[in-house]
Amino acid sequence: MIWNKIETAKREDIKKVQLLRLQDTLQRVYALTPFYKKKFDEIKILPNDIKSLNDISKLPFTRKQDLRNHYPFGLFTVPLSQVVRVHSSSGTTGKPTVVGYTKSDMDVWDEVMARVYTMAGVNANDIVHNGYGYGLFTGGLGFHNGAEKVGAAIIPASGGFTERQLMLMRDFGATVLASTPSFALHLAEVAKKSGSNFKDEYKLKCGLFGAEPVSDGLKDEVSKAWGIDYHETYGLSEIIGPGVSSNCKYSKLLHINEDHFYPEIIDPKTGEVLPEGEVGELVITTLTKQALPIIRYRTGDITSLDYSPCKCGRTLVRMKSIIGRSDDMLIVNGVNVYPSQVEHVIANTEGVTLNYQIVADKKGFLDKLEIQVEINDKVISDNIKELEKIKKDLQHSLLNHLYINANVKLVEPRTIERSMGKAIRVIDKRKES
Ligand code: DLL
Repeated sequence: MIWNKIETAKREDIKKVQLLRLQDTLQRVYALTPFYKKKFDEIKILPNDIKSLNDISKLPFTRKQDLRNHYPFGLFTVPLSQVVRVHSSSGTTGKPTVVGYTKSDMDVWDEVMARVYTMAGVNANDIVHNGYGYGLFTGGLGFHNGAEKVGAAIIPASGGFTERQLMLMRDFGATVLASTPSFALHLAEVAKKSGSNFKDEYKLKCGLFGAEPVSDGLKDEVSKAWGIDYHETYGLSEIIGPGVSSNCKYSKLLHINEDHFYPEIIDPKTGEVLPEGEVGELVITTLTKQALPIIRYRTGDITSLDYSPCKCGRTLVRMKSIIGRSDDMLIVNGVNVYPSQVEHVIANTEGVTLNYQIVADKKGFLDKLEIQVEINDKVISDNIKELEKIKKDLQHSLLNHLYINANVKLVEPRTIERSMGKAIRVIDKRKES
């Protein structure tokens, strides 16, 4: 089934809609956001100069830092009286990236999430167990509203409490699991303890997974562990949250809801737009957002686009699963972490130096993060009480400011290997496995 007939529209028609919406968005941001007016004026470009979709390459990029510089609502184009929802992600200086939605933005979000569910074959007969975190993260509420829109019963379980979640999934007869892939595997591993035939106790038929990069091998593992179809969803809060793209039953490539989000692939080093099919950084322009329209947003995510027809009948362009990031952002159990954010927390903690290393690894199917930090010379290394306090302070700040649950390992001064060139701050063992 197809949720909205625009998903199958002819390319010329999609392009017409995109151009009209783009021109409207440009008028809005130029008139209502001093940030964009200044950027456009600097390169002497006016919204009316954009006469075709190809002209979009003349426009400046927007980056995560621009949102942070205008914390919290500086890039909103509507008064707060029109904002009905705010979400955010963690930020370098303790200040998060804040995004807002008007009623019409919420309608768009529900609409694209309804497409995500429909693409996976989910409908009013289904029971969706939602294991994405509820709160400032867009995962929980994004999947929640979309399920209601298609009429499915939603179980707002949120993250954590593995055993209890399994009990609810079993007792309520969930047919769909929405969660990060790593949490889905963790659930399966715990469920397996009740016996090898555990799958018979559950009614799951498919899962809607996303929020973190995973290898094809891991996707297969999730599918096999639960005996379900693996569907992937991609998205980011700056653009809307989950719902930017997702895959249908016929292919692993993800259809982009390009009537709302205009995609380009650029060379991350030069910023040049790359020809169709080439691998580069995904850049997205929102076409219908009201509270926070964004022009040419540098997602940092590396992928490629495929305009060939899909067996499902949808004509929406498809993107490959994300193969990496153009910056050093780590994704730990769905939470985004930049080494610079960790560094900021360390810099504000007593008793430690800025010589540190972040080690990301897997424990079972979940990500685990260890932060190794050198204590400073003032700390007496056999004063257990003092060491415990430093460790506790640091762990507490990491959780409070960055929402990450990390194990802190304090090491003696000058024991972390120094590099002659760029410091090696991150060791991602997950990539090696
Ligand atoms: O992670 C939104 C989301 C929630 C997507 C639930 C899918 C499911 P942010 O917290 O803003 O939003 O993080 C966005 O997460 O730039 C990617 O690097 C990464 N990401 C999201 N989906 C995928 C995916 C949500 N399917 C950042 N594959 C993005 C790989 C993903 N990476």
